[in-house]
Amino acid sequence: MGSEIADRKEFGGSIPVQNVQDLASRNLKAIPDRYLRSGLIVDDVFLDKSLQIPIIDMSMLVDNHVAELMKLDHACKEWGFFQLIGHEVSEEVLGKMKSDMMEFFRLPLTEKQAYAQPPNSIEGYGQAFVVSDEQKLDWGDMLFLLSQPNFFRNMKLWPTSPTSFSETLDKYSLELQKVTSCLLGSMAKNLGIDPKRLLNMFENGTQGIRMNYYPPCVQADKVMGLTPHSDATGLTLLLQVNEVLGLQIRKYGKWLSINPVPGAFIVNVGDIIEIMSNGEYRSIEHRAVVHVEKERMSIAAFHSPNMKAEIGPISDLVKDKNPIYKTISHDDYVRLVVGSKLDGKSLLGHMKLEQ
Ligand SMILES: O=C(O)CCC(=O)C(=O)O
Repeated sequence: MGSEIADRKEFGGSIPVQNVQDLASRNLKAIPDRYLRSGLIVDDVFLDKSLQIPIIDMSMLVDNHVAELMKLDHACKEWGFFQLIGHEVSEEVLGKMKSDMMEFFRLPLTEKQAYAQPPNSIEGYGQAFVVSDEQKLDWGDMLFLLSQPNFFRNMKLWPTSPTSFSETLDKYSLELQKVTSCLLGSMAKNLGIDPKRLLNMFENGTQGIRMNYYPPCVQADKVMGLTPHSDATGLTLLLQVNEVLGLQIRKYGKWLSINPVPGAFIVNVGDIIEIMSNGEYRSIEHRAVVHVEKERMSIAAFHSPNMKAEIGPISDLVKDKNPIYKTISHDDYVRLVVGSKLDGKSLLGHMKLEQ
């Protein structure tokens, strides 16, 4: 037990700030300055609704369907994002995860605060990455939990209301790990490496699940639900919880709104896969915007290699070409993630080798 706790990593803290769901419920006429961005959120958003991220059918990847594998390769190289249909996560598991999450966020604030982020931890109920008293704040709350490996779990932060929450999250976590392994196997084939090379690094890998709650905002065109970022982790599977749109990705220098296909996961390549693929696959900046009248919810599951894996280009991929990224230990990488949030530089910029 003691060593299990010692093995658990802390991923940096967040300065506690006001609860946004509570703030939004006060029918404010004007939104506090700390949430207001310069410029309008709608500026630089693509108006052409026909442009959308690729849709990949996992059942065809499982069958080694060549055209579908090529579509996946193209999606990872050109988009860094795709929607995944044909996965085997049942509607029951998805529906229960959504309803348990919604029930949690409907609890009175005092009950939710029983799971508040402890100091020096981003796990728990609170806000993402508040690192200075000056920074602009996001219009959203979240519950972030480390779900894999099992001994990383801090069960004190897993809600007991609704009573099924832990069991639901446990099932969801395992199902998403299976989907992630399948995708990693297909990506490895596409990259021309033995799938075991990638899969071994992700065996007993880390998984963190962030449930995002974005309340409506009377000045939705001036606030940001989640600040533009790329994911420092390996592969993210995002589930849209209700019908309200809000995810936007960076494309051709503008923001493209994603239209989720019902029942699909929105998958994105994170910084670790960009590094491991030596830049072949792209980790793309994305953000969440909010709605003027309706709340929005999403669940992001972040998958990374195990803590023994080194973070750097896979050696088979840099036999005949120069690595463009450094190789460092996973521990050092986690330290860099936390540090780069503080110095404002991009994480991939820190990992780039001088050419
Ligand atoms: O809410 C969304 O659609 C985006 C969530 C996200 O990017 C994240 O949790 O990192």
